[in-house]
Amino acid sequence: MKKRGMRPVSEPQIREAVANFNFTGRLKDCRPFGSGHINDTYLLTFEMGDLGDRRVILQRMNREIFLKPVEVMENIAGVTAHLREKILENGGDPERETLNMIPAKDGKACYADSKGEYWRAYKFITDARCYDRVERPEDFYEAAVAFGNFQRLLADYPADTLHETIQGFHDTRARLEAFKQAVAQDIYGRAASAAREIEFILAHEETAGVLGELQEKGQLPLRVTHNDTKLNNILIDNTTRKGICVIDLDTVMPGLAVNDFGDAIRFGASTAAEDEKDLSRVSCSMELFEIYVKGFLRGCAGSLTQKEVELLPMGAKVMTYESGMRFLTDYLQGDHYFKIHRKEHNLDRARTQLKLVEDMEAKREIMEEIAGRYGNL
Ligand code: ADP
Ligand code: GN1
Ligand code: MG
Repeated sequence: MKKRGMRPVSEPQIREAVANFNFTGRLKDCRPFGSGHINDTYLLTFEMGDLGDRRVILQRMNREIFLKPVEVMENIAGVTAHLREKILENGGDPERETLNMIPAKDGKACYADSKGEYWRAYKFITDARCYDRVERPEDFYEAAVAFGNFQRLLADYPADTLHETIQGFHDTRARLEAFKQAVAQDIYGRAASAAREIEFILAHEETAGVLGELQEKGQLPLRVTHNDTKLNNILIDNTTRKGICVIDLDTVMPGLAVNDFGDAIRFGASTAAEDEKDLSRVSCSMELFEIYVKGFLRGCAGSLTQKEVELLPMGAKVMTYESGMRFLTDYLQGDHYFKIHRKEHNLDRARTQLKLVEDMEAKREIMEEIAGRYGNL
């Protein structure tokens, strides 16, 4: 069977992309950058004579995942323009506090190369960085404020103008069906090596429907959300240590606030990395959970309903369960969605998520007590 997945980027392909953007200066360095699982990201450095060096982010968008890259870029153009206005109104600096696209030479938001792959470029945000794990709890707090704030600033964005860039992205019930199908087909003969994990997911089926049902009943509002709120999708300013810029806007779509909260928790409040092999090191830290609740509610500044606040712990559990299921589905289907760097990488990732679900279930009362305590700050 032909292996699906992204083809590696070749040097001529990068050169072609670079030549088709409006960059100024002499390219002096180009290197892979960041630790995202989806796109191919490069940091380019241009020499600008007396002006010194200027850096740029160049990305090949994942075409297996983003089937309509032009629509993704339309969303990003709209959202960043909206954010720019709000940031200016608040006396902020839009060059640092939101992504700034650099158009291709033909004026379009992305460049389609001769292989039919799409590239885009952003101004590099200097003096800030992303974290793959919480090094200081204060950073996690600031990330939470920034993600809450992001959602609040987009509260009046016309949601019906946004394209659905990945269909059913956080439709956990549909994810469960896709998972069951992957188990039934077992095309790579891997199901036996994940028997316990499969059993766990099936035994927790009811988790998949909880939020969707509440939304259908009108008890949870659809908002413009980020939908991929892990810690390395936010830049923390090196000096002020504030969460200055929310990045990775590919999945900004109508969604649930509690999912944005939950995705951040499953990644950042874990006591171990997302791909930790030693599961005894994996648990959900209640200290970090509390810090994030506090920061997120602060950023949302009263915009969440009481029901949403109450369901923050459930959002954490559902997003963790969904992530475990997605990693395991990808493992069963031959690892063509998430980038992997070792054999069974997606299986390891799935295991940490399911361990976290178990731990969150054990800590449910504490989590609910914390959410209740902070209420709408
Ligand atoms: P992916 O979808 O693959 O996760 P991201 O858009 O999150 O791709 O980018 C990958 C990484 O590149 C980020 O985690 C961050 O480290 C870095 N990055 C992306 N955009 C910028 C930017 N404008 N300025 C500085 N760093 C950036
Ligand atoms: C991907 O793009 P990145 O690496 O920030 C994924 C998220 C997952 C995450 C797991 C578009 O995020 O949904 O939660 O990996 N993004 C997409 O680490 O699928
Ligand atoms: Mg990312």
